Amino acid sequence: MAWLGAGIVACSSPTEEAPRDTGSAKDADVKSALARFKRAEVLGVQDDVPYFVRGDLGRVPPVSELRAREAGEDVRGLLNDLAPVFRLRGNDLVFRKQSLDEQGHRHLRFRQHHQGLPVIGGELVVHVDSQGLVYAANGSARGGPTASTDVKVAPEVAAKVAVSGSRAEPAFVDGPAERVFLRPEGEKELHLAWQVRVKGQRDGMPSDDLVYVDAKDGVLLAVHPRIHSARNRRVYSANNGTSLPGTLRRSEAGAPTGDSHVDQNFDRLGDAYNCYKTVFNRDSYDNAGATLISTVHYRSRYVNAYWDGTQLVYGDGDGVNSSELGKDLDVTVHELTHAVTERESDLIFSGESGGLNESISDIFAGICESWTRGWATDADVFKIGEDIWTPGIPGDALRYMSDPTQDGDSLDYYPDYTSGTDVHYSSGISNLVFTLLAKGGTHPRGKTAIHVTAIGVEKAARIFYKANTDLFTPSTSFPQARTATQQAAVQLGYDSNTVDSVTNAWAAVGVGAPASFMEPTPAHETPPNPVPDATLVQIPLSQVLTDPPRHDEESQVEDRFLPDLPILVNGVQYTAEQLRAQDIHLAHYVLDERSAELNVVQGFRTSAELQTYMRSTNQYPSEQPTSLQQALCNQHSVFFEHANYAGASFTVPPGLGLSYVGNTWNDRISSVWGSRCASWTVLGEHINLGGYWLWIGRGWSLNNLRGWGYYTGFWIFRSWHSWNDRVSSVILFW
Ligand SMILES: [Ca+2]
Ligand SMILES: [Ca+2]
Ligand SMILES: [Ca+2]
Ligand SMILES: [Ca+2]
Ligand SMILES: [Zn+2]
Repeated sequence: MAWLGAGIVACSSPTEEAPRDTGSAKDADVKSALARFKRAEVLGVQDDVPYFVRGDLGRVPPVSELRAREAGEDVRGLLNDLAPVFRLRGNDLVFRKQSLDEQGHRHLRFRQHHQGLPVIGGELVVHVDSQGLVYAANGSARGGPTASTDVKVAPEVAAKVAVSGSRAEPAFVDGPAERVFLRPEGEKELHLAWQVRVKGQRDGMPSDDLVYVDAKDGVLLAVHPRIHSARNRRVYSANNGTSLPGTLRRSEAGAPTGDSHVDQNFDRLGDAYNCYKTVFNRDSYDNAGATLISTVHYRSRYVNAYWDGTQLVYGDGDGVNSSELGKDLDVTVHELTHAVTERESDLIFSGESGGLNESISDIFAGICESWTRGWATDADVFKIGEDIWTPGIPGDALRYMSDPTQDGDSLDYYPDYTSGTDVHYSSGISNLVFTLLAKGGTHPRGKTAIHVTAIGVEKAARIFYKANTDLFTPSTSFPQARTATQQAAVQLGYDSNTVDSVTNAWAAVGVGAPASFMEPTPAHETPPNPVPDATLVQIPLSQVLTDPPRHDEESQVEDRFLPDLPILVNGVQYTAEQLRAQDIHLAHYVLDERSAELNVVQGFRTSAELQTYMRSTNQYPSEQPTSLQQALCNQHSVFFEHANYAGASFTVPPGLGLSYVGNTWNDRISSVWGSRCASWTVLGEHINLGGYWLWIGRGWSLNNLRGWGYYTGFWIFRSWHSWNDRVSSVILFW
């Protein structure tokens, strides 16, 4: 691991972006910056620079001793040490805002500058607990190479490029062009750019864009829209009734007007306000009681709604594609949430962060609908706009969070994402994450086989709210959002099962690995550490290559537990659910090189089947070393109390075992490093070598036994059980 070093805890859940090469010098500066902290754990890396670090990052006065005018300044001294971790300089970070959450933690946001100019989307968040411990820092601010700092393009030329680049018609430039730095999506280098604000009309609605043009060669780099609309599949050109906000029809103390669009919109605004206030204690979109202004009857037969930066705007619909949009809670919460996002994470409405921004609006539409019905999880909660969309067609919706591709355009799998994907379509990726997290289940089209355990809408809501208010930054990507939501769950004090569900929900859509995985055993020199109240003995193979009768679970039934990976039995692949439905009884479960290659657990009904497999793959175990070289190999397997190789541990050398791990260790093991010297490290379910067996192949490790299971098919009790806290015997063979 590139991030292992003195005083640095290795990344416990490596992401796809974590560098795999060791000993390279390209991250030496980052490592030495990390080494300045007593304890610093890197949770995610992009382009060799961390985007999430937690640990003991320093101390500032507790929140009770803080004076308002010091906002942001109390961590200033500490930033000089922290900034180099992100390849930044403390002086380049400009305070934007801080928020205080209900646990008394402060989250301070700093905007990145470079050579005195703002870096678009670059923001660092510093997290401080109520006692003043700086326990985490994350964000999309990161230093790195700069493509060019020459200005060779005149601002007037940039403005022309910007106007055509915005695709608005008509379009006009608002204000002077400004110099900024921008890192185009998918690129490592910062480009010096002209930022041009272009307003006008596009696709039948007002547009207001920040357009970026390369100052060196005049190339259009990015368009960041500032007006967020519901999706409109058709362009309408009605030309009347566009002045905003129009005539005031009803205010807070006013009586119903008799105009159903006005009155129902008034009620939907109330529902949206109450949802945010009751569930998240948020006072309006700015959390400072801002008046909710909306305009209905916008234009004629207009099939759209949007937030324009100050107010909500709704059309009446055309009666075919949609009915009156202001009557709908989904549309109202969706648009209002754009205003919340703008005040908090400020996710840029372009690229991955744009999909995330759009998704957050859909997610909160689902959350508030669920809340109005006592945290319901029915189908309508996860449909967007179903009440106003296509009045002539029952059951359909504008978007489907639980099966995003049902609308014909949205994505449901991150590997399908490309930088050109429309934000209203890439939103499907995180919409599905939220749905799986809230409701549980698997990918609707079987893109992955990962099962997500439901945590309910309310907890999922709190996680996404915390992520959007305290952790996301303007250019947060989907992989960064995974880390942010995991850490939101941790910061909220949720248990590890909940965090695993977050991890698995992202893994299910192709972002990151599932919570439980097998991986090669790291190089380790652990001194022998025997179990205090048990005796190591040589255990005959015949006592492990057994055919246990099917039997009932040994203790409580674990409701709804299903292992993530499919099970391969005699060349046929089953999901855990199928195996249960068909009542296929297995005695032995194998995780080895081949399992890793095929991404399956291999199941064997009899010890004879297992032995055939072991012979055919040259993995037949032996009670004695079969060569001098083997006999000299002495790496032990290590058994840990907690997942991710944490907590207390004991070791067992090759060739020996414990028919009973003893009272202190019985039903306690949660993760395992398998020895590279042993052909197999075998875990047994029962005391004195009974029950089912889990065979771990040479040199493989399991970070979390919770994800692996065995099936018991006794009478009507057909259930899966996790190996976590279940192991009673362990044996290593040569
Ligand atoms: Ca709905
Ligand atoms: Ca419909
Ligand atoms: Ca345990
Ligand atoms: Ca047991
Ligand atoms: Zn939107």
